[in-house]
Amino acid sequence: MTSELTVLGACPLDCPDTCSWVVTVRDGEAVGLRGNPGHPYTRGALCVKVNRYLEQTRAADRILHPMRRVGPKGSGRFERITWDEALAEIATRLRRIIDEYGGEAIWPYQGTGSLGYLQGEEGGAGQRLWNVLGASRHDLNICSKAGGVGLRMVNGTPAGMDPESLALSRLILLWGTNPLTSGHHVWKYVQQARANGAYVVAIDPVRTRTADQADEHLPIRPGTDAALAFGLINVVVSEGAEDREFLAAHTLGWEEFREEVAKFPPERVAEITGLPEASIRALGLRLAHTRPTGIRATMGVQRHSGGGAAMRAIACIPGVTGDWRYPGGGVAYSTSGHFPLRLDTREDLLPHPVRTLPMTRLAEALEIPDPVDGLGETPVKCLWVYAANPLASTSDQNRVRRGLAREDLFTVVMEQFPTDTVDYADIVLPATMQPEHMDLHAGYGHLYLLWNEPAVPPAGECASTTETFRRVARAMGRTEPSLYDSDLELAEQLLSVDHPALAGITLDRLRKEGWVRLSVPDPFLPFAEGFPTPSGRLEFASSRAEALGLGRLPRYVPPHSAAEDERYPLTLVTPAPHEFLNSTFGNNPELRRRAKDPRVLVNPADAAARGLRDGVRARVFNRHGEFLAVVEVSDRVRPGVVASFKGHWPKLSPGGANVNAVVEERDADMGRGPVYHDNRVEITAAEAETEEVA
Ligand SMILES: Nc1nc2c(c(=O)[nH]1)N[C@H]1C(S)=C(S)[C@@H](COP(=O)(O)OP(=O)(O)OC[C@H]3O[C@@H](n4cnc5c(=O)[nH]c(N)nc54)[C@H](O)[C@@H]3O)O[C@H]1N2
Ligand SMILES: Nc1nc2c(c(=O)[nH]1)N[C@H]1C(S)=C(S)[C@@H](COP(=O)(O)OP(=O)(O)OC[C@H]3O[C@@H](n4cnc5c(=O)[nH]c(N)nc54)[C@H](O)[C@@H]3O)O[C@H]1N2
Ligand code: SF4
Ligand SMILES: [Mo]
Repeated sequence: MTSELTVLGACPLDCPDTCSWVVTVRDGEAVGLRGNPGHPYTRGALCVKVNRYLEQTRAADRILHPMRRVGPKGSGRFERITWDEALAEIATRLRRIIDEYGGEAIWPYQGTGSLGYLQGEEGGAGQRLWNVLGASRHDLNICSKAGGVGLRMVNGTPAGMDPESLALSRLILLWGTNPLTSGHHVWKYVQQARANGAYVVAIDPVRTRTADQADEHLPIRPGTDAALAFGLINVVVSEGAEDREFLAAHTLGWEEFREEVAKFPPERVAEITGLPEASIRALGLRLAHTRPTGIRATMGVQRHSGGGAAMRAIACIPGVTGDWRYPGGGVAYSTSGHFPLRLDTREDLLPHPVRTLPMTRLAEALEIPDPVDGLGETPVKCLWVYAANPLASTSDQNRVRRGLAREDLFTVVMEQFPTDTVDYADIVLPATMQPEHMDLHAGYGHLYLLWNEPAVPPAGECASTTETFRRVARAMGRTEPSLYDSDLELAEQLLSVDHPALAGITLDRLRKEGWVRLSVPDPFLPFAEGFPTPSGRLEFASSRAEALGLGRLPRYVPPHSAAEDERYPLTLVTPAPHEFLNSTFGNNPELRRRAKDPRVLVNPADAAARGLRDGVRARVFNRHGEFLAVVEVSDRVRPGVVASFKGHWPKLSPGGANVNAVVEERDADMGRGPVYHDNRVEITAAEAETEEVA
């Protein structure tokens, strides 16, 4: 007799939508996965990537047991070993490193492969053990930190509008965001608004599939968004349409800020942004007279030298228009900050204060004897990678590769698949996938908590993140009881925060219902009770920002790409691909087939100037490295800008490198964020060059 049941879970990937999903299990095997029709945000649909998630769990290249490297670093040659052997070797190596260099020589390098509170980055998986060992602290600043800091300076938090309330907006600005690729579930709210007459504008140097669907597309010059924000506010003020009541009651520093804004009339903004003055003026007028205006600004805006300043400037807009008063008004960046869940990572267990290593500075930190500037002299001797694929996803790929090749570096990688990073591991530990472990999730694009109940047992000898760290703690002979808390105990601890947003939300209820909306009003006005800034107001002028050297007032920080460089005259942006999620799925045959070989979009004028024909393979290069891509001659990019998408696995790409070979390891203005969309390159036909050489 066959048995069939359905199990509720959640998509663990780094995507704002955190979908609710349903796994069908027949005779103990997961045979079906679909979006939960009962979840208001998911409404039954997953996405082109995660539709293949079950197929991935059974993929032939899945890592199913611990392995020890037998070939040279980078060769990807391993032998199978037992968990006991792996743990014994890890314990010996870690003890030796701690004795010789101190715990800080260990870098727990956690990525965004899972956003779970138990198995992923949200809850600080493994942090208690790292504290016991006195390991360096890891700053997971690779994704959204620069913009988050920018928003914090104005609103006191990166969290803002609930994207669902975009349904109520009358004007929607999709600013540096490509939701039809990077989180499509928000689109139904945009459509709902449109059905009620809303006007939708996409602000993006690339005419994306989202821009195609908008009423208007403003192809802004990359990294100049702060100037556009000031220009729009300038028009609002010249119309006398600023919300004086809101300004007086809820903001700080308007008089000073207003003088700054006066320096950005539309004609100057047109020069900086490369947009027609008339378009800036027209959008300024719409903004002046349309309430509520909802701004969906996500990560594209802030992957620049001035990325923090750009988000800070955008955050000022609803302060001037008073849009925070209305459902459907405000800025929606991330909702993470609305979830009050906190795990006690037991900072009291730290034997001594430790340094923090930023995720964005891996290449530099792996260069001995000079680790990240100003952060101490201890070299990194153990790199412990989990839920990350730095060789594909972090900046300055060639330098990262050299660092990972260091013979004296002990590298442990917890993984599901044989990534480029795995090829450099000394020990590989097999990791479970989402239907095989328990987790608790929140969205960063909505207000729901979700529970992921395990549907099937772990594949092969795979272990979850929490279980792996329990095993390592035991192998290291650590007796601290909190290192051994079970997943359910950890979930209970996470939820046991006394906060009104968690009222009525218990673990039992979550496990039964699969998802629960935070206990906040619907529609949700995030700052109805004031702003969580030092003054309790929206701060145009910020003494905190001033103390941090970020300027008392918002400002425009020009992009790196604004500096003329004749050798590398093109600005490269490297946004989200439709078929992969960062480098996750980069090995899936069907998604690779759909994504085709890496491509680079080149404007017809730039292509003509270089004799680049459509379909030709080209070298995209600068002084840091190069990658190969097929040229797509297209007016989807503005002249001077080229676009290529992240996520291809280097070893599966022609030439063995991806876009990050030309991304510089350089800090954005805030939070040491990365600058993925702010690099200069040149392009030549790879084939022509081969001929020359021959
Ligand atoms: N399919 C898919 N979905 C994903 C991901 C993925 O890899 N694939 N990644 C996930 C993750 S980790 C994240 S953080 C998000 C990222 O997704 P998004 O938040 O959408 O961010 P990006 O894709 O980096 O950039 C969005 C848009 O900003 C544009 N842009 C670049 N520079 C500028 C600029 O200076 N100004 C303006 N106005 N626009 C600019 C880019 O051309 C791009 O179209 O998506 C998540 N969802
Ligand atoms: N050029 C360029 N580069 C970028 C970006 C860009 O816009 N342009 N975007 C950046 C952004 S937004 C981000 S967030 C980063 C992401 O960079 P990373 O955090 O390195 O994410 P991924 O490349 O997706 O690699 C995640 C890995 O985790 C594994 N994994 C998934 N779940 C689990 C799990 O539960 N346990 C374990 N042990 N492993 C798991 C997956 O198999 C995958 O190999 O990339 C950044 N890189
Ligand atoms: S990647 Fe995003 S859209 Fe796709 S299933 Fe996961 S949460 Fe949903
Ligand atoms: Mo991200």
